[in-house]
Amino acid sequence: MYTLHGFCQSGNTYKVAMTLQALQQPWTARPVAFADFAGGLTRTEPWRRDVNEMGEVPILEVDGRKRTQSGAILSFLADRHGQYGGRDADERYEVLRWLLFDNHKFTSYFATFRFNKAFAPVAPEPVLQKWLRGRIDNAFGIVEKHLAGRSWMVGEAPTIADLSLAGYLFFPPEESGIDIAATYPVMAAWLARIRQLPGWQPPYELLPGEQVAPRW
Ligand SMILES: N[C@@H](CCC(=O)N[C@@H](CS)C(=O)NCC(=O)O)C(=O)O
Repeated sequence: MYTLHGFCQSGNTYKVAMTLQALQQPWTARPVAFADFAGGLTRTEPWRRDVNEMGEVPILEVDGRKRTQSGAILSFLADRHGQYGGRDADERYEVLRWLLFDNHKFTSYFATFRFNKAFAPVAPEPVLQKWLRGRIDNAFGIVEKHLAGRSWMVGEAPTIADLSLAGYLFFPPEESGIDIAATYPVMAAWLARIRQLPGWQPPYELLPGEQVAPRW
């Protein structure tokens, strides 16, 4: 049995939940209240000591061990269950390549942009948001181009590269102000394919916790 620590606004938590669902594995949620997260709970010394030294969610607890970093967790799950990891060594390196790109360039800029717009305690700084938007459009453009003429990021079947890259794209567009369906039609079609995977649900249905209205 898997226990997933996180909260429903967290796309990184959602990546792990989507993967567990796609693998049809039973899991339970250990919610971190969004108000506690916003109040700095995950950065406290006791939390770093007992839960995750990196001060982040998600954490997947399995066999008495706490695993962190969504990319490492997704890789662990794909290896353990023999699915979504790529068919051979070459595909597995390709999956890793996209996981690294996702964590460095794709999710990171988009998640920060969305956080500033939807959840930050102070109004977003326009110059910063403009810079982030440029980085997002560059990263999204790369994936849009890669997916043209193909169904999945790697090979002929869905992998954790798809689930990782797509994690943040299923949140309501008003949270980021970016209408992906209108701006990136190839990615929109790919997201529709991911919605067909076993057990898929949108983030605020799959993860416990309260959806909050975008702040800015
Ligand atoms: N690369 C990490 C990123 C995790 C991450 O940034 N999580 C956010 C919530 S979605 C967090 O806990 N941030 C706390 C902080 O940065 O202090 C992963 O993929 O798990």
